[in-house]
Amino acid sequence: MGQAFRKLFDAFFGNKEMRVVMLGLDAAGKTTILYKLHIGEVLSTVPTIGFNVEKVQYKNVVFTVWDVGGQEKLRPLWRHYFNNTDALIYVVDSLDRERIGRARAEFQAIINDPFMLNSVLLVFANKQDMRGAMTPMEVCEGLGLYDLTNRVWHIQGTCALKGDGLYEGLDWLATTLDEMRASGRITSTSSSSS
Ligand SMILES: Nc1nc2c(ncn2[C@@H]2O[C@H](COP(=O)(O)OP(=O)(O)OP(=O)(O)O)[C@@H](O)[C@H]2O)c(=O)[nH]1
Ligand SMILES: [Mg+2]
Repeated sequence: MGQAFRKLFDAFFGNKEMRVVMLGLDAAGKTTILYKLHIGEVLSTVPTIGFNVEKVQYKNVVFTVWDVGGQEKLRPLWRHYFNNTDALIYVVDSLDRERIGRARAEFQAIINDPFMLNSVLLVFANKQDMRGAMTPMEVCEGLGLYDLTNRVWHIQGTCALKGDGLYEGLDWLATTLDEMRASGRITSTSSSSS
């Protein structure tokens, strides 16, 4: 669909756009989540070098989701995706207790970046199907979510392989976006690139 036509179409049907960046340590499940949402299937993934980007329509919101590789050497590149971002989806491997401290340090660095101060924060406590996984509440504590003041955040337990929790997360994003736009906390809509 051409860009101009799409804008007209979206305006007519009340569609809204939301630009989302999805980050998290390597092997957290980001790419699995992206394609489960985009095509409804679990693809066999390889570690992402660079990024994947797909549009995901849910209700009247078109989410443009950027999934950026999480390996240590790639993390300095994350900040290039911060500009003009409405929401962060931060994915945690709930089984990876050893690296929850690292996950917390990276999370805190992202949310305190000047470009991310207005982004809403959705945390996916992924791999809830695994025995011994941290509960969403434990992930919450691990990341320091309870200490956040003046930020809009939500945590959702997920299993990307089955798709559990993913749409509940998008539902929260869609509702929150509506509320924030209505209250004027978000004034811009993301740019619509083809
Ligand atoms: N058991 C289980 N495994 C999962 C889940 N989500 C993802 N995985 C597996 O975790 C591994 C890593 O998944 P990816 O989606 O490639 O992880 P990623 O976050 O994109 O990793 P990078 O691209 O390196 O940043 C794969 O073997 C997935 O099948 C889940 O909910 N449960
Ligand atoms: Mg990946």
